[in-house]
Amino acid sequence: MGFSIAEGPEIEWAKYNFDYLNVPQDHSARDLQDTFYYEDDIVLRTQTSPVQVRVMQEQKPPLRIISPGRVYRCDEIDATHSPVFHQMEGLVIDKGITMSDLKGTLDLFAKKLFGEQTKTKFRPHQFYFTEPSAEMDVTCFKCGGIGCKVCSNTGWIEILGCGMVHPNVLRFCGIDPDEYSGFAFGMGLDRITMIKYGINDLRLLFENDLRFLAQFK
Ligand code: 2NM
Repeated sequence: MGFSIAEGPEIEWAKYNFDYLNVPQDHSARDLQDTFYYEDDIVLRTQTSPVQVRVMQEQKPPLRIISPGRVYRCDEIDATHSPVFHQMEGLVIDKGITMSDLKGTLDLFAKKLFGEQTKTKFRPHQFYFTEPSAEMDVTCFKCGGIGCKVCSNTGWIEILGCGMVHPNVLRFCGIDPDEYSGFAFGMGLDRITMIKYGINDLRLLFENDLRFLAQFK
């Protein structure tokens, strides 16, 4: 689909991680409780969106990138939490990009990942960097939507967040929102891997135990 891979620093300016993404000054995500601060203005990135900010500021649209990588949040380690985990975000900016481009792209992605029979559902959500925003659910790849243990009897599994890039974010990154529009999405790679392969403990993904890893050969 023409995406290229963009990478960036894991130690990041707070303004790239928060300000340019339209996150309010007093938002709880900026809290010391949630974010690892190195200095007042330097953090361990809490998402890979700062990579996309850098690309928007350095390159001219049209843009079509994904940014996979490690991200950090202050969390105690347990079966579903880790202070370091992996995200993949995507960004498309061009003239005339709409919500249908977002839905078409992510629906195809879901079908490639979970099988052609997979259906998607978009539920309204809120993020500061996108407006409108949504979360995308896929029909359960195990039961096909009837309801089972994998999908907690709902028939649906939430796999990502997405939305149309907020005009403020475009402006902060030197892109004219009257000329260009775009969509973005983000997903937790560890979470999706756990769902797809039925892994019940996140720690298994970090321990490098060959008895565990051999199943992916
Ligand atoms: C998400 C959900 C929705 C996102 C936004 C951007 C940027 F830089 F363009 F503003 N990058 N990624 C985004 C949007 C990430 O993660 C759950």
